[in-house]
Amino acid sequence: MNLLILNPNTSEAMTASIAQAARAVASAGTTTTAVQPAFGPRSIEGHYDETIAAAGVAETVRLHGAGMDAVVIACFGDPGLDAAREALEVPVLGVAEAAFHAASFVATGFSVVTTMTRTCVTAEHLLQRYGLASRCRGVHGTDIPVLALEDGGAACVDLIEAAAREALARDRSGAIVLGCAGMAGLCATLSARLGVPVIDGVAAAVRFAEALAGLGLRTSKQGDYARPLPKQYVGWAAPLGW
Ligand code: 2AL
Repeated sequence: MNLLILNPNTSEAMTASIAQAARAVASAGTTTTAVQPAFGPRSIEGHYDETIAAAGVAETVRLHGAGMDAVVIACFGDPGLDAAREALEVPVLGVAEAAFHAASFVATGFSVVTTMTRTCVTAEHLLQRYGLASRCRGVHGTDIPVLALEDGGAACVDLIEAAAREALARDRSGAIVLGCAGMAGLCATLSARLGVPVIDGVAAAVRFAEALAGLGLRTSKQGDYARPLPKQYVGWAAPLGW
């Protein structure tokens, strides 16, 4: 099975850590290929970043999607998810969507601990969109910048652990969802320290992607996930037109 792991931001270090997290959980016989867009923000921490990153996702799935059995979009805002599903026939999973579902399987309520507080609203919008808002008891920012996770270290883990402990108590949650793909490498440490299920969306999405592809399920081409309509695109987006 060939899995494309697409980091929508342009941080090489984060692509490498996401690649490592994906490889660590992928089944024997699964090949993972990690890529990032050729353009766009180094990190995604707001609506503007996300809009530009989504165009990068669209270009990257067209460049690297052929021959893949499934695709994982490894940013917690799931940028470009619907566009990638239109462009491809194989399953495409976002790490936020995968993490919310995984958490819902193991707890009646979960809390999200994320990076900058301003990104909390993105997670809240996605929970609404995916119909899982009633399972989430709180979304909490730590104000750790995404790129600070690259050299993470003890300070980041301590901050996330403290926010998670407070969330578990205040929200009466049974599980913690890590709200950034850059936190993937911290999941094992946080699980051990917190003693509750801690869900990294990269790992969850890789395993769900394997399951869906293994079931022979493909993205529906009936309705809105049908191929994009052919038309002219102009300016810098000209090569992206269908
Ligand atoms: C993210 C993420 O997963 N990657 C990125 O650049 N920003 N998410 C977040 N909540 O900050």
